[in-house]
Amino acid sequence: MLTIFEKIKQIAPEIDKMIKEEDLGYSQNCNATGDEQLKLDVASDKLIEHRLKELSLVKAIISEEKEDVIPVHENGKYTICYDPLDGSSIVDVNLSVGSIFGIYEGEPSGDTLVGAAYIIYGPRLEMITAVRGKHTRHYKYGNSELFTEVCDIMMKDKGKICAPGGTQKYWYPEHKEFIKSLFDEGYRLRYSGGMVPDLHQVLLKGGGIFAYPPAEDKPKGKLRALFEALPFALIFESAGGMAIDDKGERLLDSSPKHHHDTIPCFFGSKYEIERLKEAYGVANNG
Ligand code: P6P
Repeated sequence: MLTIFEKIKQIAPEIDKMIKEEDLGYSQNCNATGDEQLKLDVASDKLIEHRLKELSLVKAIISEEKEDVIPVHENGKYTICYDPLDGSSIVDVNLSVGSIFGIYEGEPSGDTLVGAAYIIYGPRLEMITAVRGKHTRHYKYGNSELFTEVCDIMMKDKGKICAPGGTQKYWYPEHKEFIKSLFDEGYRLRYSGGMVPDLHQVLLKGGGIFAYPPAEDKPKGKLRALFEALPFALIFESAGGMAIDDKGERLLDSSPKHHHDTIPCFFGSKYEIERLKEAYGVANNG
């Protein structure tokens, strides 16, 4: 597992350099879910695929940018599901973006997720890792061109930040009321439209909630389970937080049927997640 994290530490500055220097235009292609691909999406995906194939313990890789599973080493132990450059559409306005990795031992699902990591490309290059059963760790890339450990992350039971995803016009009534109740309580709106920086802020600023709910325009949410929601679920639970779906079930108890499935997802401190479960009438689930 640690070998994979070391490989991700090698990938991070290479993609960071791409973001700062490459062309921000669109390629001629679309990805597996029909999103138009930026040249950066294609280039970062290609680089990560190349780097992960260097590891003999990688059995297969699944990318958000590709339809199919890519077999790597027959005797490999892990399947790595990754989003090479999440939020790439906000690079052109110079906002932070990230790469997300889920490390699965066996058929990818909530219960086979054994490790997770993300790289955040912002004013500083940073990385967060989690291994099932251990604390979430925070690393910062330094002048010596190495990542140094900053700290283990532990979230407070109640925070101050609310990151409400999706289009409010299409939210169901119970979600509208829940989000309004948090702002009426004095929560601060913190939302950039980039999953990695938005969740990074909730994680590091002591807690709160990030919500991407089911809605009229997206009844199954927007964020992909295997390479977006589940890795963050392990990271948040390993930092003392919670991560559930709209039925109040732990995301880590879910088993996506197809590797591009999306899932409604809520990440945050205990207080806010329990409040959400009450608002959704699922307080006794999960
Ligand atoms: P919305 C970026 O396109 C992304 O996939 C995530 O990074 C982000 O959390 C979400 O979409 C934002 O979606 O509908 O709130 O703009």
